[in-house]
Amino acid sequence: MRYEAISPYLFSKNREKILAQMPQNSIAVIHSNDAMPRNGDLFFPFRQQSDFFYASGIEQEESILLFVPYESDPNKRVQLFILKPDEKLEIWEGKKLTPLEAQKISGIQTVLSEKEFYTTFAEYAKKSEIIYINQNENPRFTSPISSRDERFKTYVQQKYPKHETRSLAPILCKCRLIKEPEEIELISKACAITREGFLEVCSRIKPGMKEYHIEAILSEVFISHGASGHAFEPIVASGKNACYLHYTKNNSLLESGTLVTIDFGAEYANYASDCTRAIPVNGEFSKRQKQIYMSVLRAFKQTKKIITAGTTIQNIHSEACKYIEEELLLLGLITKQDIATQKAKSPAYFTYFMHGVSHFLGLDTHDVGEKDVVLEPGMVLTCEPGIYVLQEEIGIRLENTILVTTDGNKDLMDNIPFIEE
Ligand SMILES: [Mn+2]
Repeated sequence: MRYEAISPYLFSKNREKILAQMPQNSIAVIHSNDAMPRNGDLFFPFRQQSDFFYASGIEQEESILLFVPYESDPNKRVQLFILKPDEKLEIWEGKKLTPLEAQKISGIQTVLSEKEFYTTFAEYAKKSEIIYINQNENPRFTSPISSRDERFKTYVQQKYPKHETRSLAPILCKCRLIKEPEEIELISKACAITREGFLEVCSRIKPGMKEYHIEAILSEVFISHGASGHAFEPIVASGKNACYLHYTKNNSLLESGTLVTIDFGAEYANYASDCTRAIPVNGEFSKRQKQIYMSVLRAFKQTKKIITAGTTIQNIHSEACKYIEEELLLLGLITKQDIATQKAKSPAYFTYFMHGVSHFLGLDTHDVGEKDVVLEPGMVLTCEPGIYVLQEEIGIRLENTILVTTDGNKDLMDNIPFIEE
């Protein structure tokens, strides 16, 4: 691990929250991610399944969690199954976790070999009526590859056709939405590393660099500060590239006179951060660039104000669209006439602002939680309005990671400067 050890108390609190929502006649299983094959004898870098990490802190493949709320022995209410250490394999792959190490990280008292999982599972399945299986219910997610959880679902449905199978996702979503103080600290740490990256970019950027030089500076700063790397593929988009929202090629020249929009964030201890800044490549805005920048900054500040408990991302987005509409009028990009004649499905502002203004953030950059979830203290989300003017080759988005508190919100990135505020 590159990060400071996390208190196992966090993971045990997380497990208690999951157990508390399960009926007594049920069991639940969460699988780790697979090690994903690349080519030849290589695998992609391993990243733990976020729900699995949330409940255990364990970052090893071929691991399984079993939840048994009705178990009379409290030490067996959650059981962890891990690979048996294999000395021959370890020469190549490095040390795997011993049961004692896994116990220390997770706080789980019962740690068994994954070879014992199916017999243990069968015993509890006999005594249960409901089997919770974990699944990825992100509405934007599709994959041709089935996860360990999905393969396990097929197994359960064939082997236990009389049991009721349920998705664990709604329970996990509810739990993961509200961050524990330890989690907020980890996200804040990721934000602090992100800030370091941005300051370094500001001091080194100059015309003639390629966009990937900015990416390299961020990688260097992130990794040297203990981050696992980027929470997501960074977007370093100069000039008109910034008008293509998910541009990640990062291979264009940074030309004097253009702006570069950088959407980036460090991942620390599996927790994400998400930030966007736009800066002039040669250090100076043109008049028009500055105008658009100030419009986005005003929309950002207005939107940030309304991120409070009791509202929803949906509501925040509708309000943000009104702020941006105002700014587009000021910038002369749309007219009152355009607004008066617009169709509900294609409002005038949509040409210049076509994405959501906010998403939840946590173990995933686009974390669990839908747009109609009522915000509560402890939830973390982004605030990211933007204006993209393809015909002028200017695209600007400004984004911070924000924590909802009892008295409004706390901007976890308020020390990452905006330019010439
Ligand atoms: Mn974002």
